[in-house]
Amino acid sequence: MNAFLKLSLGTAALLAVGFQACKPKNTSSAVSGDAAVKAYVPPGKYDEFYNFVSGGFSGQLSVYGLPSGRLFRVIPVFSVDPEKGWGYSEETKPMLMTSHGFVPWDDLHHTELSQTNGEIDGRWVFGNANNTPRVARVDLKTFRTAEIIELPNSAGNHSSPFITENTEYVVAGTRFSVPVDYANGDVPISTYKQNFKGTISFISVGKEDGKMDIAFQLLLPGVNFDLSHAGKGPSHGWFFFSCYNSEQANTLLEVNASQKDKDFILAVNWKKAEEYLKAGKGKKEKVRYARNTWDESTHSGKHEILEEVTVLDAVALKDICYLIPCPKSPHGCDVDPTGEYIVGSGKLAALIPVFSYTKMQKAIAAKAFEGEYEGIPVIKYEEALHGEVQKPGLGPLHTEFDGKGNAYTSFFVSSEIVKWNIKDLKVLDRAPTFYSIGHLSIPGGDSKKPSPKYVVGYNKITKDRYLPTGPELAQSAQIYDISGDKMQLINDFPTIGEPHYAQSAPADLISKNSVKIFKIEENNHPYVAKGEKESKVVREGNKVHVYITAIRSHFSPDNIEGVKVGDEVYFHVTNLEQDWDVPHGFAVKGANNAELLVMPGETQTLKWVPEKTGIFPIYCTDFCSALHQEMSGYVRVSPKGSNVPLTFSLGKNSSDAMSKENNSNGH
Ligand code: RUQ
Ligand code: CUA
Repeated sequence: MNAFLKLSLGTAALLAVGFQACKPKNTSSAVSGDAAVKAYVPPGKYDEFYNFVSGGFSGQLSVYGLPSGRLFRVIPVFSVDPEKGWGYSEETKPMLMTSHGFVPWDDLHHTELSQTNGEIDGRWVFGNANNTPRVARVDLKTFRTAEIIELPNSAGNHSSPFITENTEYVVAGTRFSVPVDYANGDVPISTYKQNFKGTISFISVGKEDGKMDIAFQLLLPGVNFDLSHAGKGPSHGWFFFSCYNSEQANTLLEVNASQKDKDFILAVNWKKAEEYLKAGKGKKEKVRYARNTWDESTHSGKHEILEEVTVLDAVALKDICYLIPCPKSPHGCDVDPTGEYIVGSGKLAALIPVFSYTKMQKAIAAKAFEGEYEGIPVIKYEEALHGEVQKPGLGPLHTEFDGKGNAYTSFFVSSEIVKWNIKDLKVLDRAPTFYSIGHLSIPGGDSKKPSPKYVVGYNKITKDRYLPTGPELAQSAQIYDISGDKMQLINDFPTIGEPHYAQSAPADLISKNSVKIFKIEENNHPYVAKGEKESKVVREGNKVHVYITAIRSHFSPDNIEGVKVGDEVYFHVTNLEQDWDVPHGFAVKGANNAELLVMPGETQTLKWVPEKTGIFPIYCTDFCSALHQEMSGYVRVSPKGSNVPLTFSLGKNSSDAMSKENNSNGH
C-alpha cells in the first residue's frame, strides 16, 4: 500500500467512526411533567405558528402547526402532486420546465420567509432546488408555488435561498463547481483547478409582485458553497457563505476535501458588487435558463427561456469578496439578530468559531491578510474572530438565535441541541435529539426579531421513535419549549420527505391574508365558462376543447358524444362555486395523468387522448356535497373517421334523448 492510500484510508476510517451518530443516553426520559400540555392545542383551537418545512428529496414543502405538530398542507414545489394535479394539469406543467425540458422533481433543502426590515413579513416563502438548480417563490396568500427561476452556470444550489433584510435579493451559491455554461464544458474532470468555477447568483425580488430576476452572478474559484446568511443591521450589504473543498478535489471528497485544517467563510460585499454593476463592470454572457411564473388571473403558469446573465469577476474586481478561514469543512453559516456575529459550524470541528463583523471590517481596512486564495484575500483568522465556543459537542451544523443573546446549535454526531451565550461563548444548556439532528429552527430565528418560544429540531434518523413502517421510516421533527432557561422537549411529529431547513411565522401574519376563493368575474382563463350557459364543446381539427363547469352536484355538460380515438381532448374545468372550501375534482377513465382539483372560481385543464372506443365516465373526485357520488357523466368515444357528430348535453335523459338521437346543446 503506498503512503497516500494508507493516509487517505486512515482518514476515511476515522471519519466513518466520527460520523456514526451516537444515541444519547436516557432516551426514555424524553418527555416529562407538564410538557404534553405545552404542546396540546385543543380541537378547534389554532396553532401559534405556521411551520414551513422543506421536504428534501420529496421536492415538496410541508406546512405544520406549532406547537401541535399537526400537518396542514403539502405544497408541491419541485414535484408533481397527483392530489392537486400539480404538474399534471396543462396550466401547471410550464412551472416545472427548465432548460433541460420538463424536470418534475428536485431536492428542496431550505426554506426562507420573506422579510421587511429584517422581520418576517409573511408574504412569500422561498425554496431551493439542489439538483437542477432553481429557486422557487411560494405565495403565502394561496400556499402555491408562484414562480420558479433556473440558475445558469450552476450545478447544485445548496447555499440558497437565503435573503437580505428587505428581500432585496435571494441568493443561490453553487454546491458543485463546474465549467460555466458559456465555456466549453467538455473537459477532463482532472482539470478541475483550471476549468471549474463557483458562481453565486444574486436574484432580485420585485418589491410588490415578488418577481425574480438574476441581477448578477459572481464568478469565483471552484470550491463547494454550502450555506449562507445575509448580514443585517450594521452588516446589511454583506452576505456570508460557508465553503468547503478548498482543496479543489474532484474525487473521493470525503477524504480529499477534508485535508486542510480550515476552509473558508466567504464575505461578499454585495453593495460594492452593485456599484461595479452600475459602472458597467459586469460582462453579459450568453446562457439559457428558465423562468416560470404563475398568473393568478388566468390560473396558468407561463414558461420562458432567458438568454443572458451579467457576470462580475470577483477575483478581478478586488474588493467584493474576502475569505475568513473557518475550521474543518464548515456547513452552517449563521448571522445573529444584531448582525454583528457570524457563526461558522465546521462539520468536523471540535469548536465553534464566532466571527465579528466589526473586527472583520477593521481587518479589511488594515489589510490584515494572511495571503490570497485563488486571487481572493484571506483575512487572518484571529483578526476576524470574536471567539470560540470550546467543546460544544460533536459535528456542529446549524445555529439559530433567540434574540436574547443566546444561540442554539444543532450537533449531528452527538445528537443534541446546545444553547450558548454569544457574548461570553459559554455553554448554557444541552438537550438530546432523537436522532442525528440536521437543521433546527426558532420562529424568526435567522431574522432581526426572533419569537423565542420554541426551537424545532429536524432529525435525520427516527429509528425506534414511531411504529415501524417497513424499511423506510419517516424522519422526525421535535419541538422544545425554550421560554425558560432550560430547553424542554414537548412534542415530536413525523415529517414528509427528509426535512432540512424550516422556518416559522406567527399564525396571524399569514392567516389574515389567506385567499378563500377566486372571484369568478376576475377569471381570465382563455377557456373559462363563467356559467353553465357558457359551457360547450368545440372541435378544432383533432383537438376537442370541453368548456365544462362544476357546481354542486353536477358538471355541465355531463354527456358528450362525437369524440374520436386519438383526439386530444382538453377538459377545461371551471369551478363555479363562490364559497370557501368547496373544491370540485375531475377525473376521466384512462387519462395518462392525475385528477384535477379545482378551487372555487378557478379553471384548470386536464388533457386526455382516448385510445379505445367506448363509454368513459367522468366524475368529481372531491367529496363536495351529499350528492357528490352523483356528480358524474359520460363521454362516448367512437372510432377514428366515425361520423358521430359532436354533441353535448346536460339533463337529457335516456328516454327523451332516444327520440332525437343527435340533438345537441341541451341547455
Ligand atoms: S443541509 S443538515 Cu442540505 Cu441545509 Cu444542513
Ligand atoms: Cu363536486 Cu364532488
